[in-house]
Amino acid sequence: MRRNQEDLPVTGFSDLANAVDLDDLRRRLDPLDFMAGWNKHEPSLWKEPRTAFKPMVWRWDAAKAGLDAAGRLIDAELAERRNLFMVNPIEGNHYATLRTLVSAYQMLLPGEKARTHRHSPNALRLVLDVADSCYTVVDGVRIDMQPGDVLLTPGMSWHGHGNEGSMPGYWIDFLDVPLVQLLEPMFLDLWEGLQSAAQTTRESPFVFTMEAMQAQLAQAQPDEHGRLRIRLDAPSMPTTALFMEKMEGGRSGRLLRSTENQIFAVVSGSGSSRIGDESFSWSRGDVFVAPGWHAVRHEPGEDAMIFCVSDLPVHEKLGFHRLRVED
Ligand code: GTQ
Ligand code: FE2
Repeated sequence: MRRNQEDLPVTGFSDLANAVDLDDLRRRLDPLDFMAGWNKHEPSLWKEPRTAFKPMVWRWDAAKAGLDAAGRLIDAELAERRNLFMVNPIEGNHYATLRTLVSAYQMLLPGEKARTHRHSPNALRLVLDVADSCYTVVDGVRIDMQPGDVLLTPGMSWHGHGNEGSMPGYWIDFLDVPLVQLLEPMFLDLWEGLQSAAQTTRESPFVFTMEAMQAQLAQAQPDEHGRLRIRLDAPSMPTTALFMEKMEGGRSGRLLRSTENQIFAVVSGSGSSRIGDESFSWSRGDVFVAPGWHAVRHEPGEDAMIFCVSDLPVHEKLGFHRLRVED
């Protein structure tokens, strides 16, 4: 509602000047929408990050059962997207997975199309289970999905999905929607149906194939923290850093604490991870999360590969990033 100057309380400065005590002053400030800092109900600053979001894991077997049931009950045309969001179970949250990021499992049945749209949030997917002819059309270019692919749909790029194969296609979506909701530059445009594709490719700055990532990992040297980890070269994604990490069974990593928010998706193998005071077991397809400033250590039980989506670039660009080695 719009408030006019005339609707504002008529309060002369003299009313403030006549305050007899602090309580009285607060009462006189209230209608002017001033809050006396010394009366704050909650501190606005604190010594170290104390994220509201919780470390969590979501299970692929449960998500798959849920999506398969949804496949019987709702078609993709109706749903816009047949997806299951991973909602961090904290008070008042009904959507976000972490403060800046949201993740969802998505499924498309054979013959289905998920219509094209575009939005300011940046999105990407990690392909789990697909047979042939399941694809995304990004700005009029068709990219066929293979298991392990990372597929980008940067902010405001047109994107829709299709499945012309004989098996359902499953993948994991990652988006910076909660960050966009916070900053508020949200825009969404709808296409009618699925945008047709003038060409089909597997060689695009918008796709990182498992083959290409494996090849890059085979050449990679451990980083300063002993991680065999590559960062995907994705300049079109300004808010997220994408990493693929290869881990050797039985070899635990360092205990690292960073301000960034991190979502981990298990590409292969199994193990467990310590996040803050908790420990989470995981296997292929599971998703687990580390809210900022939680110490993280991966403990693979067997050879494993983990994909990580982090809001690191946001922290870095704004000068907020800190990382501490805890052991
Ligand atoms: O596939 O375009 O899980 O726009 C959430 C929002 C997927 C998508 C999601 C989206 C998409
Ligand atoms: Fe989308």
